[in-house]
Parts: sequence; structure tokens; C-alpha cells
Amino acid sequence: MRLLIVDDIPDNIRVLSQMMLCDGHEVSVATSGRQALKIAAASAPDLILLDIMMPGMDGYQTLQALRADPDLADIPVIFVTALSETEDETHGLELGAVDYITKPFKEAVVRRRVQTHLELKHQRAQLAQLAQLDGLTGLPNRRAFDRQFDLEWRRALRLGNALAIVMIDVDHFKGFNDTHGHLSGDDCLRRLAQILGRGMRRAGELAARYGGEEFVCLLPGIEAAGLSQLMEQLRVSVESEHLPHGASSASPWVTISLGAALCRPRPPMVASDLIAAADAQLYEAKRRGRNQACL
Ligand code: GH3
Ligand code: MG
Ligand code: MG
Ligand code: MG
Repeated sequence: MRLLIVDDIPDNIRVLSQMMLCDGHEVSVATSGRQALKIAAASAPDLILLDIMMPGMDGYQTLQALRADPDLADIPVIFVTALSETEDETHGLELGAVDYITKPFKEAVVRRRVQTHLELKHQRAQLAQLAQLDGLTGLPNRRAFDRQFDLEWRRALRLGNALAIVMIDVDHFKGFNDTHGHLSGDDCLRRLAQILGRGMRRAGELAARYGGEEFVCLLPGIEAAGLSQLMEQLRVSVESEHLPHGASSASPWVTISLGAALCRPRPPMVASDLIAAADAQLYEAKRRGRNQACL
């Protein structure tokens, strides 16, 4: 794990660095608040050990500046300081420090506390990642899609770029479940997720599970011809897996219907308009007999 040690007194830095290096951590150091902010931005440390009394920007101000920067706000900070009054400590904790250690400190205790906060940081990162994934298929989930869609929508609005989404629904999936059972249905969804995930080739393209047996693809910067081609590729790659269906009017195999919408976002359009348009096209693909794409 990467640690940033911030203290204006080189001897203090040396003592802390040696302890942390002994525990196998990577260490970078800063001797002022300003320098700490620069290094934190450049090296994204997992934890910061921060002195309070420093000339110029003190530790409290440094922590406030970290909290104000969305890229740095989540880095846990432990104050390591000679200030031992109750008010100093509560102030530091109120500002958002995860811990407060007073000098002179006991080495073993500092090492243990650092270890604890690094573990917590690691667990938080794992949870944050899990919260973005669909448990069945491993694809990004609806929450991840919504977030990415919002980002891409605003980017397209700003730059005048095209943005497309494709809504995908498995044909007669209720019949599939009734015929093969829900566990086979789950396997089928996993296979489809793999195929759709592999179909995303360009940077920024995303396939997600939208819910139930519905998937969605987010395609920034794509043009109509490329979009039609991609949808046909996805449709064919699913059908040619030859997953036996047995209860579909569309094909002996498992198939999907696709509906797409593409636009260059501009006011007063909103992101949900694109979803609604793709949904309407999906409905049309179903109406025309399924196993096809509409744009
Ligand atoms: P259509 O071609 O019109 O889309 O017909 P359909 O039967 O696929 O449509 P409908 O929405 O009636 O049924 C969707 C089915 O998908 C019903 C539900 O049991 C099944 N389903 C949704 N999520 C899951 C899942 O996670 N696992 C399994 N096995 N089935 C699911
Ligand atoms: Mg100091
Ligand atoms: Mg459905
Ligand atoms: Mg369906």
C-alpha cells in the first residue's frame, strides 16, 4: 500500500518512514501542506499521515483542502501530532480524520492503527466495486450504467458528440424458464452477458444488465451505420450460439430483440428521452416478430 507522510520536521518523517517501510509499504513524503496536496494528486496514496503544526498551510487546512477535492476526498487521513488537547483532537476528527495519534507515540500502536485503516480502505474499495456489478452475470449493473450514462450524456452535450444506447431483451424468456427451469435460465443470462460484453470493442462502450432479462449498451461517438452493424453483430452472435430454446416462436435457438436510439444531445433533451426512444424501438422489434434490431 502507498502511504504519504507529511511533516515539516525531517527527523519526524524519517522515524515514521522507517516504520512504514519495515511493514512493506511504499512511502512518499512531503514537508508542507501544499507539497502534500501535489503529491497526493499525483500518486493517489492509500493513506496519509499528517502533521498539524506546519508553517504556511497547517494540517487542518491541508485536510480541508483534501476533502474539498473530489479526487482526493476519500483518502483516509491520520493526524500524527504533538497537539494533545481534547479540542485539537476533536477538531481534527470533526474535520474528517479517521484517527488521531499524539506524539510521542508508541511505535507498535501506530503500526497497528495504520494497518487497520489500510484494511478498512481496501474493504471500502472492494465494496464500492461490488456495488457496481451485477451478481448473476458479472456485468456492470443498472446503478453503474445509470452513472456512466449520466457522465457520457453530459460529455456529449458539452462536446456536441453523438451518443447511442441499445436496449436488448431476450425473446420469450418466460417460456425458456418454463421449459428448462430457472437455473438454466440463469446460465443462459450469463452466456448472453458474456457475448454482449465481448461485443463492446471501443473505449467507452459499455454493456450492462438493465434488469431481469434485459441488457443495455452505451455507445458514445457511434454513427448510425456503425450502430446498425453492431446491433446485427450482437443479434447474430447470440443466435449462432445455438442455445436450444424450445418455446420460442422466433427461432429454435435463444435470440434477442434490440432497439436503439442515437442522438446528439442538446437542450431541452434529457437522458431519459434516449432510453424511451430505444425502448420504443425494442417494442417495435418485438412487434415485428422478434430476433431483430430496430433503429
Ligand atoms: P418477450 O419475447 O416479449 O420479451 O417475452 P418474455 O417471455 O421474454 O417476456 P416477459 O417480460 O414476459 O418475461 C421475462 C422473463 O424473464 C420472466 C422472468 O421470469 C424472467 N427473468 C427475469 N430475470 C431473470 C433471472 O434473473 N433469471 C431467470 N432465470 N429468469 C429471469
Ligand atoms: Mg510540525
Ligand atoms: Mg423483458
Ligand atoms: Mg423478454
